[in-house]
Amino acid sequence: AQDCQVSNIQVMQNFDRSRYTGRWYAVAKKDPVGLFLLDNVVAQFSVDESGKMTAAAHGRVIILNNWEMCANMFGTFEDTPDPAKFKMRYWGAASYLQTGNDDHWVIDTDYDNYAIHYSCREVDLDGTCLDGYSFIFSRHPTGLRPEDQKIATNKKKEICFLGKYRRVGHTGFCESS
Ligand code: FEN
Repeated sequence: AQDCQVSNIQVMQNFDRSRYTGRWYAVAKKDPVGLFLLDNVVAQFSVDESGKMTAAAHGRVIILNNWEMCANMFGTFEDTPDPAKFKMRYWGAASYLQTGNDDHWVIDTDYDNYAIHYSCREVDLDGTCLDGYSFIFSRHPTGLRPEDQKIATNKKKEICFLGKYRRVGHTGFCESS
């Protein structure tokens, strides 16, 4: 399962969106090409009365003239035949923030400690991912437990992003807004 074909990437079996709800701290991320969130990334997933998944996230960005801002982002998720694969429409609270429509795949989670997210924006002619991003989420702002770090490393390999992640710092920058 490591031929790096996007179509062969294994996702979470029997994904349970209700157990996925609540607050997740990004502890590491692999960036896409272009504008993104720098650090202090926290996501909050919800499931509404009709069963649809939605999310809010924030993160630090630096806009023109080196202004530090907290980007407040929102996402709605469209279901697909695979319960762990979604299409996410996202937008920002501020008009200067980019909007988009990305894949949102849950690669693995134990719901209580860690979650591995994957999104490929552009598949190359050879079937590998040319432009994508990924978050390693933790329920704990302090990071992953050692036993979960092992799992995360294995999953990074499986999605062919090993070595492409950066740690996501949490300084409290976005906690006031
Ligand atoms: C995710 C899960 C929870 C919901 C959402 C998520 C994805 C968020 C994304 C954010 C993109 C941010 C951008 C910022 C930007 C997966 C955490 C929604 C995909 C694109 C700038 C920076 C500088 C500037 C203008 C804009 O637009 N940043 O001058």
